[in-house]
Amino acid sequence: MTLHQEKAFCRICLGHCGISLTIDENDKIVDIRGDKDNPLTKGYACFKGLQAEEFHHGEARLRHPLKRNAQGGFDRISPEQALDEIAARLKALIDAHGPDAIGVYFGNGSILNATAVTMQGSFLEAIGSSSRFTSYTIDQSAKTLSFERLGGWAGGNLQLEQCDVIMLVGSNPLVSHGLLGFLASAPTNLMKEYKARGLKVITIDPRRSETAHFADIALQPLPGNDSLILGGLIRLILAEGWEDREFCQRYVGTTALAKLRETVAAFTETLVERCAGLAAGDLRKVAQLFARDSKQGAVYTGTGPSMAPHSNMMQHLADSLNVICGRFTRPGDRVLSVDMMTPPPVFRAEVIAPPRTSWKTPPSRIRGVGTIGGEKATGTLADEILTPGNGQVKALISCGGNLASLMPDQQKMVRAFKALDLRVSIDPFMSNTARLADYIIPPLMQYERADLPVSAYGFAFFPAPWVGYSPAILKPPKDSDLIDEWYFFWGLAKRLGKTLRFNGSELDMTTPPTTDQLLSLRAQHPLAPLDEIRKHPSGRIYDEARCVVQPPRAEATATFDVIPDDVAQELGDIVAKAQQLAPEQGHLSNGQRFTHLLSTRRMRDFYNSIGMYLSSTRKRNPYNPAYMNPADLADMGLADGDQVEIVSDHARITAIVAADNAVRSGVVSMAVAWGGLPGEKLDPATSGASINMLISTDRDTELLNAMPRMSAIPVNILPIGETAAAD
Ligand SMILES: Nc1nc2c(c(=O)[nH]1)N[C@H]1C(S)=C(S)[C@@H](COP(=O)(O)OP(=O)(O)OC[C@H]3O[C@@H](n4cnc5c(=O)[nH]c(N)nc54)[C@H](O)[C@@H]3O)O[C@H]1N2
Ligand SMILES: Nc1nc2c(c(=O)[nH]1)N[C@H]1C(S)=C(S)[C@@H](COP(=O)(O)OP(=O)(O)OC[C@H]3O[C@@H](n4cnc5c(=O)[nH]c(N)nc54)[C@H](O)[C@@H]3O)O[C@H]1N2
Ligand code: SF4
Ligand SMILES: [Mo]
Repeated sequence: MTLHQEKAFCRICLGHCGISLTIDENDKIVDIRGDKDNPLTKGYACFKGLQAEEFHHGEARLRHPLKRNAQGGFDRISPEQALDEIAARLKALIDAHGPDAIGVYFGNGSILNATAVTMQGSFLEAIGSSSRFTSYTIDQSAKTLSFERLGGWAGGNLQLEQCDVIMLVGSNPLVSHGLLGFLASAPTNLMKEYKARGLKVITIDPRRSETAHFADIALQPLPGNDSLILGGLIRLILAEGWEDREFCQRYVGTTALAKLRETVAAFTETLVERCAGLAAGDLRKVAQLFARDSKQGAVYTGTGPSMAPHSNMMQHLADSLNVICGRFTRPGDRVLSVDMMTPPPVFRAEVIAPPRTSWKTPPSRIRGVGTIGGEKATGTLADEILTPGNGQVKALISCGGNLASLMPDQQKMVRAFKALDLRVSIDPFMSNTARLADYIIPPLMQYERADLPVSAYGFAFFPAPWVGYSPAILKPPKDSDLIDEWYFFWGLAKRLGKTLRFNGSELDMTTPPTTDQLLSLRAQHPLAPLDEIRKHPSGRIYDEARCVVQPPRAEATATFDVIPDDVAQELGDIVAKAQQLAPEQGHLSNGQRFTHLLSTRRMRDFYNSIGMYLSSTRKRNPYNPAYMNPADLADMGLADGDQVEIVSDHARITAIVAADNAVRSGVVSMAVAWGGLPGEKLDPATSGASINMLISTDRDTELLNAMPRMSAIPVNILPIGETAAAD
């Protein structure tokens, strides 16, 4: 057998682990392991990435485009024929209803594909459609909105080695690799290294997460209380004088600081600790370690609190806590990481004035929600399809997304998806979304296509200025008919007579570009054009790209808007509500009372639904357990492995409980992406349960970004057969 070895990097998640593949003469992966020469990940790779063999060569992979037939099944179709037919239908819809009738939903399966991510934007721009939806706006878009209201820092991000302390609010990077630019690549190794150097870690999470095992203080509040907790910390820090006075003077201003102090005055330790179910003194311990005893570091948030009520307020307060403690790079500090795919900015110790772009663009026709970074909020997608009128979405291309499973209010999303005139799913697997599509276009998979790392808005996604090139190593499977994701959008635009602009450059619309030509348009850092990047099979850290933070310019007078009026008003509402709460009496939701709060989490072996169709992964995880504290289970007479009904104010699902000491009492912790379609009666022991059935998008949504209540969902846990919701 002749074998050859190749290097690449994995693009399932932000970890971007260096990968060494051994390939046989039949173009099959026979071995896969972490690439020890990759300077960023040094041989680390996780279980998900190591399943590449089954991902690429396994039974479940779709190898041909499919078209729905009159009987409701699927027939094979060639990609070019599918493109002809889809383009013809899009043209008719644009002619009849205008370009906004054509929507694209872009999900995690494609978001780390450097050519696809740019091309879908180019396509929508070329046809003039503003119906652009991505998984980002159903994730942590609070981060964008917080920047919009508060402003940002032009001096670059702090890296772990510049921190004495980090506070992680509802983020579990040791499993998720999800902490942007910070603890994404080989996070456990980084955590161990920095802990050994004295880094202090605070976690705030209803479960004692894998990350919390490294914490000096691990608070386990009831979910959904993070605005109270962060507001309480700000109050305490300002009351004790632990803020960075000089920084506040220059970059916040005395009037705004006084207004902030006054607005958070009611966030007393007693109130916060009572509502969040914390012990007396917990808040003070955190404030002391974070603000009094540490000089540099930062608060970071994750999906947990970004999905709970008041998520935009939570993010604003987390960012404001960094502001009052002056947790930013200063003149003369080194910028340890920069994005190696965009031209470098000058890093200056200045505030970027709050742009408030979302407030300046016309609000959406759905509940007046604004646009977020030029995108429509995915929390409005189902309503954008179901609501007649100008701009109604009639055709949807789901690229690398699984909205029929992943969208809150799954019932409504599926109803909306079925109501479309045209449904296209670009997916290598028969996902729940693909099952409902008119056309399924399976693409080339990651080791069959060349790629560059993630890059967006010049943000430094890695702890060091690393960039690499992942080549097309494998040929597509022999009997297959697969296309690149970018080619799908290029092919449509060509048929619609549109010219695409890709990263600022106009594309030839007669002959398709090569993937490398497109990648060379993406590689825009002067030190790292594509030819240079390609010279380093494991990628390279460009130390020479690191720079020094410059002093502010005299004309840079912008300050952080820590307490604009809309924030002050919502804070007032939050505290007034908290003062009336009696958590010991259960949780009220839309007139009903519930005993538990369901909080969201990730599973180690999946990336949402990526990995769901692999036998290796499913063997290890046949379903998504409803993790609960053993004492709660005992109180209800339940045992590990029992089936229960989980009832919200919206629906009920059947799930299987698992005893887990790490979960605090009063909480059910469960992952998304499981279960079938609404109405299907599947066995929860082999298919899992869909928590998105429990969530409504008609109520309890954030006004600014339409984020539904996806964590801290009030629920009752009932033994099977018990019908009434306990009231
Ligand atoms: N293995 C794996 N990795 C993944 C994914 C996956 O599915 N599996 N998904 C990827 C995606 S799409 C994303 S966006 C990132 C997310 O990355 P993270 O944000 O790190 O997501 P989680 O690991 O779920 O960590 C969220 C934590 O928040 C806690 N939590 C829940 N509700 C609340 C709350 O109201 N308040 C507080 N303080 N905590 C709360 C949960 O218990 C959980 O431990 O991960 C990515 N990485
Ligand atoms: N209740 C609740 N809902 C949630 C969440 C939650 O925590 N709780 N999390 C939210 C978050 S953070 C996110 S990011 C969204 C995620 O929502 P989505 O992005 O819609 O969902 P994923 O499951 O990540 O979808 C990935 C899809 O990509 C496909 N895929 C895999 N590889 C490829 C490829 O190479 N190319 C293409 N084209 N497709 C590929 C997979 O088969 C899968 O169907 O869900 C959100 N929904
Ligand atoms: S899934 Fe993420 S952490 Fe796992 S190997 Fe791939 S890039 Fe690395
Ligand atoms: Mo996400």
